[in-house]
Amino acid sequence: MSSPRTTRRSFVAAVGVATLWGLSACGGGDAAGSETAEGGGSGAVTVGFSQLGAESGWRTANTESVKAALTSANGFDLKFVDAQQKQENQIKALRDFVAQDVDVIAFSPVIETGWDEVLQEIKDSGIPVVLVDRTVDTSVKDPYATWIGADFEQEGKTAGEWVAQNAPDAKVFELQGTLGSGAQVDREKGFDGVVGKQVVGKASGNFTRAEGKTAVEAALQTYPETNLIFTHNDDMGLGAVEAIEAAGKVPGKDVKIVSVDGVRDGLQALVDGKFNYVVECNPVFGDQLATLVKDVAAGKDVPKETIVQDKAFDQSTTQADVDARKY
Ligand code: GYE
Repeated sequence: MSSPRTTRRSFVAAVGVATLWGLSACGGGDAAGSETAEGGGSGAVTVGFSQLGAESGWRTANTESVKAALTSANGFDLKFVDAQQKQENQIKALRDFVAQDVDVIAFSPVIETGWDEVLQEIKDSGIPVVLVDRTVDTSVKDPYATWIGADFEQEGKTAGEWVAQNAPDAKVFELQGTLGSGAQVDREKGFDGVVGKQVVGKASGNFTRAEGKTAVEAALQTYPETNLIFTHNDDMGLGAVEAIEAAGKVPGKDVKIVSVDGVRDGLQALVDGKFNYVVECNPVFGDQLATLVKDVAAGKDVPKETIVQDKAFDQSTTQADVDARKY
């Protein structure tokens, strides 16, 4: 059997690319509790959205953008469920959406694998799937109508190129996101493809500030030669700042930090000299998602994938840039 990863890759390679931007308010409601938009009215598109969690500033901004776009005023009846970074919660939410016979199911999968059964059930129900942000690795054929998200591998590559040019002798510790997530797998692939030989150690901080801090405290003991950290998101990088300072070192100088996301706190760390480089991952694509959901519900042709455009920021970033940042 072809590996699910191969399946996804070939699928992605076969489709065209469009561009987007765009989303709204999340909360860490428990997995059992979903929120349903008021009204909806007849003719509204009922969409079940399984968000993977509320682990980071990126995720909060993404949820806010989604909720701001999939409103009853815009013709949606949104059923939003936060999975708290647990795949079993997401699978349950997806099955509930099938039972409720929603018009469209949208979800952001916490990790890439383990979806075959539920994706097949959804397919059998005839409800179209819009995959959001992260990717899946599945043997189910044509598991979704469309996917919207960022090019994680390119983000890792962009970060690696900065290291190759600006710190070619650095000893790098790689602070990984949630293991097995599309964002971790592909950022690592992109980065290691450029400067993998500089990486002296790796550990996961699960995309959260607290776990990032713990992972870096341990890394500074295990790999004392570390003088650059590549972190798969800003939140973990901010945890790394705390760990570095607690160890009596200066973040941004003794230990440089290269990050991904570009949330306001991350850009502030850049302006403060604690981060050295940030590759953007734009979470604000709710409006594009809304259009895709409507089109899919109406049976219209949609691009198979929409890549959210990213920028990158170095230490020439100003306080005014940070203040203008919306998330
Ligand atoms: O970079 C990170 C979040 O999947 C792109 O998930 C997303 C990542 C984002 O936890 O902050």
